[in-house]
This record gives sequence, structure tokens and C-alpha cells, in this order.
Amino acid sequence: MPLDPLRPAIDRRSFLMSAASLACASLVLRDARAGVPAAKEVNLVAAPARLPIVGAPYPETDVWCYSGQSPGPEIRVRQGDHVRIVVDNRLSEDTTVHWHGLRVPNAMDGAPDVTQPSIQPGESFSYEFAVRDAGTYWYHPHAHSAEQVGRGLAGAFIVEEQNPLPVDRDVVWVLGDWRLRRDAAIAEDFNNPMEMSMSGRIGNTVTINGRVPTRFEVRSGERIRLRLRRAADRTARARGRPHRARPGHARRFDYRHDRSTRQFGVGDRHVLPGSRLQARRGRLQR
Ligand SMILES: [Cu+2]
Repeated sequence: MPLDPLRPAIDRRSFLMSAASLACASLVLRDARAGVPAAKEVNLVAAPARLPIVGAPYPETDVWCYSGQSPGPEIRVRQGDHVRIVVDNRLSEDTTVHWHGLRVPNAMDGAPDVTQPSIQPGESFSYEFAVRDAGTYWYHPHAHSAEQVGRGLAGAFIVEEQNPLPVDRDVVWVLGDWRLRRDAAIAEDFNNPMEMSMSGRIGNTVTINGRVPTRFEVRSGERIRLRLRRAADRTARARGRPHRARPGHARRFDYRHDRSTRQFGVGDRHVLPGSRLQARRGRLQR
């Protein structure tokens, strides 16, 4: 079958996510100032929410997240785009947003009280910059980040190349690692000095795109660009296993915990905190 460039994911969850992203995050505007290219405007609302992280029979989890989702709405732009991202803070404490890995003007970098005043509860801040490099990035708070990221504030920021790779599906997995109690509530023991100076906050529940993973099916012969975006403060490990799909049989990818089985992708790489991997042309690339 012919390969369509960047054909969107067709599974229900991805469809719902992209529909939600469209509904709350994407509005293309023309900047009123002369000479400034068209801006992609995004609104992110940092606020508490309840989400089914673990799934039935466990109750929903009280999280802090962007626009009612964790991970937050996927921001997807084209290299060279000019973006304006308005962040509304409806948390009970101050926050900022850092655009991890993106080259942005210093004033847009999200370092509280260094590059900008912290966004106080009830206030908003407008981040605006041109996107210079293609790749798989993420956004997260830079104020009280260990706790705010640990409670669910993070999202993927995808910058497509001017000439996108020819693939059947472009799939983004935001990998999370939550420390939950038995009732699926987030354990409140944040900012442990020993953890912060050592391996980070070790969770007990690994998620892909904010849910405990079940199955991810692919078609035989399908060419997938898999973007792995680590959004937790400790190392996960990805192990690839030779796995051939037979006609009529879908490949299966598993991602589980650090110390147990995980099978996906090609090769065997560490996914360091905040790091990224992209599967391209059969190889995992950092
Ligand atoms: Cu970061």
C-alpha cells in the first residue's frame, strides 16, 4: 500500500486526543503586526482534574494537568512556525512552562523569577516564539517542577520537518511514572531530598499517554514513526526484541516497568529522564 506522509493515528484514543487537542489547543491566527508570520495559538489551562490513570476497578486519580488532560494537549507545529501559547494558571500555587529542548528566546524559557515572574494563581502568561528545530520535545512546569510534573503537568511538543518523513503513522508515546497509593491516589511524599539527589522519585505505575498500557497494535508492513517522550524524573529502559509480524497478525509492543519485561522498538536504549527517542528508518535515534 502507498505510504502517506504523516497520516494521523487511527486508533480511538489517538483520535479522541487529537480531537480534544483541536478543540482546545489549535487556532491558526494571522498576527496583526506586519512582517510576523502566521502564528499558531494554543491555550493551556493548568488546573486540577480527575483522570482514570489506572482504569477500572480503581477510582480516578486527582491530578494537576493541562486543559483537562495528562499528558496535556499535544502541540504539533511545523518547523519555522511562530507559536503563541497562553498559559492560564488555575492551580493553587505559582507555575511556569518550560519548552524542553526547544531553542527559544531567554524570556520565553520559563525559569521562574529568572527569565520571567512566576505565573501566580488566577494569572496567565503568553509565551511566544518561532520554532527553529524539528523534533520531539515536551513542555512542563519549571516552578516546583518535581511535584508539578509528578502530579501530571507535562505534554508533548512535536515539530514536524518542512518535508515530513513518509510514514503510515506518526505515533507519540509520552512515558509517565507515577507513585500511586493502593486507592490510585497520588502519594503526597514529594520533594524527598534523598530521592531528588539520587535516582529521582521512583514511581510504581508506568503509563503511556497517561494510561496504564494494554495493547498497541500495528498492521503487517506498516511503517510507524514512534516518538518516545519521557515525562518523569527517573530512568526507564526500553528493550527491543526481534519480532516479525506475519501476514494477518499484528505486532505487539509492550512497555512495562524498569525491572520487568518491556518489549518494543529496535535496539536497547535507556530513556533518561526528560529524554527522547525516535524510531526512524528502523533505528532508534536520540
Ligand atoms: Cu525539562
